[in-house]
Amino acid sequence: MDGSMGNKSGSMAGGRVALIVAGPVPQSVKVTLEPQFDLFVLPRPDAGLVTREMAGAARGAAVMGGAGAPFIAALPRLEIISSLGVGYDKVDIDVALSQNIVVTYTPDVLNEEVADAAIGLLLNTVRELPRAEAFLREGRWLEGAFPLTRGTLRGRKVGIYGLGRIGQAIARRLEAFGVAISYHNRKPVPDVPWHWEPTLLGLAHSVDTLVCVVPGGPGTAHAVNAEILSALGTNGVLINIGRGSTVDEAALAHALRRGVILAAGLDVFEHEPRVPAELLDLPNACLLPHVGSSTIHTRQLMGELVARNLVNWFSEGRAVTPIPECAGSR
Ligand code: NAP
Ligand code: 8YV
Repeated sequence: MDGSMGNKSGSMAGGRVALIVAGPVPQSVKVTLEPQFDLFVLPRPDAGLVTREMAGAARGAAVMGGAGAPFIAALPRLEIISSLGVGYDKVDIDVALSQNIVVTYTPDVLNEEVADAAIGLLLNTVRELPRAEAFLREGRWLEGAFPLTRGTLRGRKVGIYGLGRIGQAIARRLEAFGVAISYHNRKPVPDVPWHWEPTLLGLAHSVDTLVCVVPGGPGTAHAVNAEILSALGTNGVLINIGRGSTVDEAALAHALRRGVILAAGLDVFEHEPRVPAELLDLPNACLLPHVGSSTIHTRQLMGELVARNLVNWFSEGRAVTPIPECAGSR
């Protein structure tokens, strides 16, 4: 039903609000919205797919995969963009704010799921568990034991770059592993037991394992560069579960190839789903296809929040989880 009314039983004449649902949002979002709204379903938030009918009718959008300036401009009646995910770096906030459009996101409901994935990625990276499984499946165990790994969590000092909602859930899990924990944010977090480093470089010098879980965008773009990687040292491990844009991938590939650091585990990539060949070729890079929140359980909760924001907006004129830039605006 791409590009067409998802529910023809209601009509604009009947006073029903029309919404765009763009991208692979969970099916439950459409199921929740269909009884109350007229839905135009698009495979992705792409201005080129917006018809004149959609442009004239849509007052809200549920999106997965962002909302760029052309998409927003193509929908002149838009009041609200309800984005699936806690990161909203692919929504053009400046354009949305300039047009008085409220943007909402899905914080908190995914914290524990993403933190679980971060710990899994850390263990896979340090202990080379995916390689050990491949070794078994290839029948190589019959020829001898899997080699001992250089990497271990024992004695590690972990620095968290971005001790926010998810970063704190990661830190709580790491406590159980008996590793030292510190972090860098722009400002210290009150009432947490972990040591704050005022700069990312200072953090990198003081730890051997860096877990990145900061938002994307200009404030963090390529913040993890050759200097940061070198500061981690030859036993260094980089984990990125935030946004790919935070890491200079060319510098990382170089550091992994040359033994500047030991290993890296990445769930996110700057130009995903494209992954640089130079990373794919490296045995000491553990690579995942952005699966931090990818369970039916958690995507369902995220979807419910996407739908509730739209329902509340059009019934009460108030969003449930506006992004901080929009909080209190309407
Ligand atoms: P959050 O609660 O807003 O936490 C972000 C933290 O980063 C804050 O503590 C913030 O502290 C810090 N930060 C922001 N900009 C910074 C900068 N320029 N320098 C240093 N620290 C900075 O967000 P969250 O809910 O934990 O989510 C974090 C990010 O994870 C999301 O934005 C998203 O991109 C990513 N994510 C990825 C997945 C996945 O599937 N891989 C899933 C969910 C989320 P200060 O403001 O004090 O600096
Ligand atoms: C989702 C995420 O995969 O919440 C985020 O910021 O990165 C993930 O939970 C993504 O946002 C879905 O669009």
